[in-house]
Amino acid sequence: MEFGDRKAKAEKMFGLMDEFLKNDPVSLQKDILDHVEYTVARSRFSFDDFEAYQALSHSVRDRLIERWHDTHQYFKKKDPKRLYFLSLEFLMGRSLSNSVINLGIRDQYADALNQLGFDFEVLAEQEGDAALGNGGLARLSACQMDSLATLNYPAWGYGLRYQYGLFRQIILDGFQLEQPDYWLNFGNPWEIERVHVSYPVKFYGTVEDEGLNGEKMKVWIPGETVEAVAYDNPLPGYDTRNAINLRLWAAKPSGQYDMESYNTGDYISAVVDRQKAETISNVLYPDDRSYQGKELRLKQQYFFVSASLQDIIRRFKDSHDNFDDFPDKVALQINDTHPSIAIAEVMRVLIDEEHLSWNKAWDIACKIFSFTTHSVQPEGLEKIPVDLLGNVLPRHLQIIYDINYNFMEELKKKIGQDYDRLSRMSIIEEGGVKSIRMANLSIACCHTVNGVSRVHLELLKMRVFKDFYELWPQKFQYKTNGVTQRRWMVVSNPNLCSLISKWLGTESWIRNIDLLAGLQQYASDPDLQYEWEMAKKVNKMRLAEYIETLSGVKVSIDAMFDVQIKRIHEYKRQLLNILGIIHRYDCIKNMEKSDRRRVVPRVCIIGGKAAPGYDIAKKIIKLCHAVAETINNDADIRDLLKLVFIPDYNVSVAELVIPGSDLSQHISTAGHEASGTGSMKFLMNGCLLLATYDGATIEITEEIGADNMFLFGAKVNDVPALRKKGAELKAPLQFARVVRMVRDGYFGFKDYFKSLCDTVEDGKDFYLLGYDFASYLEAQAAADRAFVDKEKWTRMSILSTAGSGKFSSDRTIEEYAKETWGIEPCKCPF
Ligand code: T68
Repeated sequence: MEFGDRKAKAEKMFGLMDEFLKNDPVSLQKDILDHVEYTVARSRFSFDDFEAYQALSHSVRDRLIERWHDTHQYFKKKDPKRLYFLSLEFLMGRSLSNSVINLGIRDQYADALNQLGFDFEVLAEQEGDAALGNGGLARLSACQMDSLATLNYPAWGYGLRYQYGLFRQIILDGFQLEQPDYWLNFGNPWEIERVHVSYPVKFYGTVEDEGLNGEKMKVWIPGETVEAVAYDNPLPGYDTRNAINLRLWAAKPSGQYDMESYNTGDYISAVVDRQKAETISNVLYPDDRSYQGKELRLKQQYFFVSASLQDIIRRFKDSHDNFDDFPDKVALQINDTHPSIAIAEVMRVLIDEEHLSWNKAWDIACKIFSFTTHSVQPEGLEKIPVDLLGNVLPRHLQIIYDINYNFMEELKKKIGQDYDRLSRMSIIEEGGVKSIRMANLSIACCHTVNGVSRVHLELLKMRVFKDFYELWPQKFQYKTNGVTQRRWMVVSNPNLCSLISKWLGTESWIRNIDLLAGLQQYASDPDLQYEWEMAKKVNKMRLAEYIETLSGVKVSIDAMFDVQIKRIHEYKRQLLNILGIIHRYDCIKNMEKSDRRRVVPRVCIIGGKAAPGYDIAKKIIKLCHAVAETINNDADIRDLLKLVFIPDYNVSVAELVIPGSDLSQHISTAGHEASGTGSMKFLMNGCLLLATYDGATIEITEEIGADNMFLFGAKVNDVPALRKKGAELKAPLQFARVVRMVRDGYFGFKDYFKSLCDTVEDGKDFYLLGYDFASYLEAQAAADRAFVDKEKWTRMSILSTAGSGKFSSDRTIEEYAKETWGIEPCKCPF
């Protein structure tokens, strides 16, 4: 098309679209009904709640897309340094409520729907969770995306579009069963398929030497090509026009046919083989502990990294002729080691495809990459067997060997021939299965290595990456995690939010959370206290209804709702919680009837998924059910104690449970939780914390004061010495007694629980449940005492919310932007 024609066409189109979609009730209603008819293809006179939800979402999405387009046009015009956030997992949860709140059109939609005879909340309940991640790491990525959009940073998220998200947890006779989460079954209105944005990703094959203009070149001749197709998920910021993009890749068979098999007539096998390509993005690995060196996992990692880098480099090359400015325009964040093959891929592309020298390419790689680690255990660090990597990505293995060779030479110059240390720091681990240490590769290249809380950084410096810290102390930083108050307060706890805005006289805290500190001055005000308690009561009623529908257990909202919801792990010590509950039950049983009046009634709520192959974690779930069965059906106990397990814990369940809880438990063995983010969500919602001195809890204590929490247990620095004591470290009698009850079959399933009880026997109690038990019970007793003093409890609750400002992901992202990525806000004008 001639330039003149194009211009005329563009002008005509702008003429048709020169204003934005309107948000008055009639326009919204018309849009929703149009989507019922034209998108969902139902008659506007007959559609159900789910169809109404679909139409509603499409109408919201239209408004979102307008801002998203504008934001990208604006970024393109300004060409700022961009952040690319690479993560194999994003736990986004639901999108509808969050989108209308961030877009500032929640009330308008609620009114418009009301007039049509629909309730916004009811329709919002129709949405399923996008659960493309396991736990804390994945939800953190989602919170950080919300803050990046809200703070107007020019950022992109990149990940994988799994067909099956994290498994659904079904409980059958108290045992966890896993069912596939085929979340795309009914379509996903929040994504936009970009068939024209696709890249070939190559695997296997051989590497050959070739001469090019007298220079030796390595040429990778791949054995398989898979197409990566982009699915874009626009994410709106709050109180801004900016909306950023989360681009997730799906695998599709490549257009490059294997002509041979077609021509030899084996048509069916050829089609089936091509179809296998799609398996790469099929399923999320449900294990958040260990790495098993699986081929499919490596292919997932490389698949999304390769597609993302092709996309990033294409965007850069649109406006640059060479790579000199690449580090000034691009920051690449590696979320844990899962995307760290990106380092070798950048080297490969720059050297083999863009023909830069090794040194120039390495210089660029070292400037663009930063890395955040989320783990504490050295044995939890990811390793990829050399044979596997050499087979799937032969050229990358060569590059990693070369990186390691240079690194070892540099290191020898600095530390001499200390072979023990050299072998500890090497990217290649020799031994039984020769492997690539992905964390060592990441540290060797990245300009910054971040921990996720202050104590986590200390552990990295002193234990996990000690050798590296001594070599490059300047690389090591920490950014204490945070969560977004938009989802964890505004979406999930509207009662509390309107109360807070009323008392602060502004809604600005939603954007500037430090303003919450203004609540401190009213913490003892009887009017605020009354309103605060009422808001909690409403949330507890909602939770109580949910519990009754799920489990048939009726709970009293006058009881203390005591909650532990998170992945099931030995180190997170759900077992300590259950043993504490058994102790409470045993005490009540053995009490004089007249003394029972003094017992503070509790509803203990536990929820979380166990990795499918994690046997002990699954036994913990079964024990919880067995104990619940006994307690909840004991006529002696009645409302004094109830135990409920909430099945299929996920983001939207958390949104319901957190606002309705009084007390929450974060009781990992000190030194095992890198940060923990659940605690921050509870804190913002005015739930008191019963916690160990671990991860971010230490910093929470500094913000709100130890008086406003229930702290207990060994401290990080005590743990190694305690472990050394082994069997000398005798657990208290009460502990031995409750473990014995389980062993002796008081709750049934005696043989099944034996191995679980063995894990906490004297001498084998690695997570120190026995050692911490007495102080745990004291902390629980202190919580009971505080709960009956309503004025005190409510003051502590208000002070928890008031002191939670530091734990907003807005603060975390500002720190990353300034100290790690070097990016500036780029705010799209309204
Ligand atoms: C969590 N890590 C930390 N890992 O345990 C938690 N791992 O302390 C921290 O608050 C959170 O990260 C955010 O920083 C994880 O969630 C995983 O999910 C995971 C997944 C795959 C493999 C290994």
